[in-house]
Amino acid sequence: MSGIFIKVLLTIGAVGNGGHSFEDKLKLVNKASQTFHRSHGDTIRSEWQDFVSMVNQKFDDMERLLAEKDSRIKQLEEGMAGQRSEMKQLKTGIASFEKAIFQRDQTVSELSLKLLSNFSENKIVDGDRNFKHMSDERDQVEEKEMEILPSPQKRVAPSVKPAVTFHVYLSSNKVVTNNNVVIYDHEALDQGDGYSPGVGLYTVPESGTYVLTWTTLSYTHTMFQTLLVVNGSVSGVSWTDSEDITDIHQTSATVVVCLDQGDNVFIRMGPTYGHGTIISNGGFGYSTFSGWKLD
Ligand SMILES: [Ca+2]
Repeated sequence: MSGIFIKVLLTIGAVGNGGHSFEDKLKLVNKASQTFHRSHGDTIRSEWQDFVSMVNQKFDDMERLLAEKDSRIKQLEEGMAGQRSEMKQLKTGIASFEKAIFQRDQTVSELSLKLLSNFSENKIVDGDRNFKHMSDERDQVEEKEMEILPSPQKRVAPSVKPAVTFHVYLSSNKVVTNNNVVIYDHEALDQGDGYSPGVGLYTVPESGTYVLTWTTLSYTHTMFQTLLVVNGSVSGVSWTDSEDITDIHQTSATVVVCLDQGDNVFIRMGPTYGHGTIISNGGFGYSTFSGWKLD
C-alpha cells in the first residue's frame, strides 16, 4: 500500500518539486492523499483483506503445526513410557535368568563332587579287575608276537660296561717330604683296573679324555704343594697352606686331560714345609685321588 501511495506522490510532483512553501507542500500531500484514496480505495481494501487473510492463514498453519507437534510429543512420551516398562520387565527377566544359572551351577558342582567321590570309591574296587584286564590284553599281544617270530627268542638285557673310573685315598695320616710320591693305599673304586695301590701309580686302561681330581688336607703349621704328574710331566698343581695357624686346611684341584692307554699318572709332593703331614682320617677328612673317563 505505501508503495502505491509514494508512486502517486511522485506522479503528482508533490515530492521533489522545489520552490514551494511547507504549507503548499502539505496541501499538495493532502490533495494527493485524497486523490489517492479516491482512486485507490478499493485496491487498498482488497490488499488489506488479502494481507489479513494471509496472516490468518499463517496463524492457522502455525496452530495446526503446533497441534501436530503436540501430538508427536505425546506419542513420543507414550513410547518412552512403554520402553521404560519394557526395560523394567527385561531387568526382572535377566535377574530371574541369573538366579536360574546360579542354581544350575550349584547343582552341577554338587553332581561333580558326587561323581568324583563315587569314582574314587570305585577306583580301588575296580583296580584289580582293570589290572587283570590289562594284563590279559598284554599276554594276548605277547602271544601274537611269539607267533610272528620264527623261533622263540629270549630277551636279554644288554650288558653295561662299567665306566673307567677310580677313587683312592690315604687310609691314615702320612708324613711326607719334597718329591715324595703320594701313595694312596686304599682303593675304594678301580673300574678298569688302572690303579696300583702299592706304588700309587695309575696306568691308563683306555685312551680318552679324563677328569682327574685330588683333595689334600694339611696338618697345623704345615704347607706343601702337590703335583699331578702325567708321563713325568707336571699337569696340575695345588697348594695347601696352614703353616701360620693351628688349623687344618683342605684344598682340591681338578684337571681335564686327554690320555692314551698305558700313560702313567700319579700325585707327587712339591716343596713341603713344617711338619709335612698330610691329614687323612674320619675325624677331619680324607685325602683322595680320583679320576674318570668321559665317554
Ligand atoms: Ca687296582
